[in-house]
Amino acid sequence: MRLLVTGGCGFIGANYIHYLFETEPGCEVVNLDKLTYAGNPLNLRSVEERHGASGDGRYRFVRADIADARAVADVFAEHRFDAVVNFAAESHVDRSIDDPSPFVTTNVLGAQVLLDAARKASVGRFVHISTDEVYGSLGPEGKFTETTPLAPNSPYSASKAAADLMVRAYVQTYGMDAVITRCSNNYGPYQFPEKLIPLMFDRASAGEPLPVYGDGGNVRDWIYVRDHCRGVHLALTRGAAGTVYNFGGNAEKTNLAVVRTILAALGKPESLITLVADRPGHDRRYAMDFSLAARELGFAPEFDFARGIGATIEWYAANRAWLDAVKSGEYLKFMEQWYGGRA
Ligand code: NAD
Ligand code: TDX
Repeated sequence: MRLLVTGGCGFIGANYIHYLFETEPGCEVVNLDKLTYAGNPLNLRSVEERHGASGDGRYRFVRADIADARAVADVFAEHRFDAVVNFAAESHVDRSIDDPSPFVTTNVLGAQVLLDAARKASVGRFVHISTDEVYGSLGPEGKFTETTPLAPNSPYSASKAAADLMVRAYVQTYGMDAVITRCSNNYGPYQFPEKLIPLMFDRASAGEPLPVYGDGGNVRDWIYVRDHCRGVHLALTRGAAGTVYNFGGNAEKTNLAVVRTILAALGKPESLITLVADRPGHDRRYAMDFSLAARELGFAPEFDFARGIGATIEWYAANRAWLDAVKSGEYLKFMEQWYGGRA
């Protein structure tokens, strides 16, 4: 299996490439990544060593922008891919509130450029990684299904919904074989410390205040990243063309509950929790009905929240140097600007 994986130096993409080399004998992977602030080639150091040019040659990294049609065409001219898995995106809701424009360029135009290149190269399958956020916000009851109307509330989720519609258009118009996966909140190794769980781990470890938005009662359905990777691979290998598959973790938690779990694991006091001004347009609750993926793909999450958060906290504690290294100048600048104005 010869794959083009985009955004492979980010959180989920890196976990997926590790998963591929562990579970898919003989696979070959080209990882196309722009290396934004969120992309870190160190996330794939062991893959590079074993499978890069000085290893068995099954892994190749290309630094490029998915929205750069010429660079993307060059990659497709050099390789024949069986499939494309598109993880590349601007992924942080708060950054999209600060400045929506890179979200449109990468998430919408980038997806269209990739779709076009894959179509022209007659690639067998295109897997587009999307999110539960395209469905908007739930009240206290019910779950999102694949037929829930799209109602995105942030510039991030609007850009993801736009890309999903572009994928749909390529299926309907050109008969392309594409599949969309929509997943709930991921957590686990290599997640950038702007997202709730690694951010709170980092701050709690240092005994710093933990900025929880609003009343802390917003609910997310947490899935351990390894389970999401398995879901993506099932969608790639067994999914039906033109289908959308939801994935979730069956683990609905309020943000306060998540933060308290992290504090308890680190033996830190709950007095570190600081309620700050709410995120504008903050979705109240997400929950995923993934019965279609269960039925058609045999998907079920293997990690419950207690096991997943335990493994995650252990990983961050053992990889303190990774955490410190990714907090670069650009990271510090955004954090100061965003949180400086909130507390
Ligand atoms: P991330 O921000 O950790 O990583 C994104 C990666 O994409 C980085 O390596 C970055 O360098 C790369 N990238 C960004 N712009 C690019 C461009 N123009 N060209 C090429 N590469 C580019 O994101 P993540 O959390 O790993 O999310 C991956 C995908 O999964 C995204 O599409 C996101 O919308 C989706 N998703 C994420 C979650 C979650 O909880 N993190 C949940 C559901 C869906
Ligand atoms: O400092 C914070 N304080 C806080 O209360 C941060 C960063 C977050 N939060 C809250 C906002 C959300 O209710 O925690 C919850 C989770 O926030 P994020 O980690 O920013 O994730 P979310 O906005 O839910 O989006 C994530 O899941 C869906 C990913 O970032 C998206 O890429 C994915 O599509």
